[in-house]
Amino acid sequence: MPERDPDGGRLARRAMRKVAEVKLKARPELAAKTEDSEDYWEKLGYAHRTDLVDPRLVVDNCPRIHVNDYSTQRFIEDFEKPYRPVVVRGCTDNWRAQYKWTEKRLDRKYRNQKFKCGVDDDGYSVKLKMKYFVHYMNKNLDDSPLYIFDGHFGEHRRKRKLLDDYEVPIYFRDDLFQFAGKSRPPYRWFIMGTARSGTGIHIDPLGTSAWNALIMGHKRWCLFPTNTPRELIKLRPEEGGRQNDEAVAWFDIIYPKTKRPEWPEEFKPLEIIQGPGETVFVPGGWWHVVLNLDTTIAVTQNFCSVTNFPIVWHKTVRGRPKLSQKWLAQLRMLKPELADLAEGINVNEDCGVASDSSGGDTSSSSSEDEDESCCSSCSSDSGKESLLEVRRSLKKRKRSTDEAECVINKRTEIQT
Ligand SMILES: O=C(O)CCC(=O)C(=O)O
Ligand SMILES: [Fe+2]
Repeated sequence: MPERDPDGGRLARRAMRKVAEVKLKARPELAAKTEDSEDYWEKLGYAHRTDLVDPRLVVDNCPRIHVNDYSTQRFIEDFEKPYRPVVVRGCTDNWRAQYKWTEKRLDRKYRNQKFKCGVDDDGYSVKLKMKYFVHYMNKNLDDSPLYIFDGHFGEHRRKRKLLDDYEVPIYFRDDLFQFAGKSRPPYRWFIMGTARSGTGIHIDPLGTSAWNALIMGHKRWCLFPTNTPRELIKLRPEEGGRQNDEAVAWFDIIYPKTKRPEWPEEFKPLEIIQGPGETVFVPGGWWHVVLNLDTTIAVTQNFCSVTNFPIVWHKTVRGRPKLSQKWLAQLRMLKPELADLAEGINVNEDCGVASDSSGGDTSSSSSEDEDESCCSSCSSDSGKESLLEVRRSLKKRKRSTDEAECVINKRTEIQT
């Protein structure tokens, strides 16, 4: 049946229905308790809190460089080796994404393609067609709206066209997980969302570093060094309630505390307002939380380079032992010097770089040898994860040995 009147009628009604289905699967804890009570999606009224998304209220204190002024060698010495975050300008200048990644054009080109915007209680992806998501973006008043975070676009027949629209910035071309074969952890995500959507505070998985390039809109970041006590920067369950793991609740509740005189100087946040055309470099082990201030479209990739390899290796052996063995076998053949390096690393020693943890709830995991940890720095690092998702998926999922090998990633999934 043809779609009539894209702004009203048929599409709108269908979008509302599909969004309601997705919301129920992705955030069942926000569902209304009874048929005539309200749900919890708008409960906190964050849509009316302009202070949370006002860039003028933020002091950006992160260094910036331009890609044309900095050689790769200098970047490695000045930022990658010392694990210093930085904003890089100019990386996206020649990307087709600059003009192709607008709401309108993405809606037209990927209209009926489904993009991941959540995970259900069993760890399966929850997806929405682009046309419904775009409709939702412009209508919602949700406290922490649904957010497209699609980590498999690169393997999909149509969505993989997005790969033609950007290129990996010059500094981040090392990709040692390519030698881990088909079971390599997910590493690239297409991200799109409206004001108040975002990513709660976390450390990226397995000690990997990341770059995040913004095409349109503005993202507000806070970053904290790896040794920041998690109790200082994580919301307690009673603080955030049902929005405990959400970026918007973090900026409402934790951020103001970071400005109080008693907040330790050494754990003051690095703050960024990332604008269009800016790429944030997030070194491995740094805590970070990201809030979209308006409609944003971005791409992010995580990587293992020669520089962060020792840490990534350490965490992969502990968190993904079987994967580490496959990886080592390939490195032995193709990068023998790195295989030697790996074999010289004592994974029983503290590597000094923290991992996120699932709050000690991994005991329900049936995984026979994944999810181990050697030290507080490495506690349960098994993938790009959010605590809630990991807890949920571990709770319900019956994992076979093979499934245990699949990554529990940030917006977790077993299969797509
Ligand atoms: O843009 C965002 O929402 C942040 C993404 C992020 O931190 C991540 O992919 O690990
Ligand atoms: Fe991250």
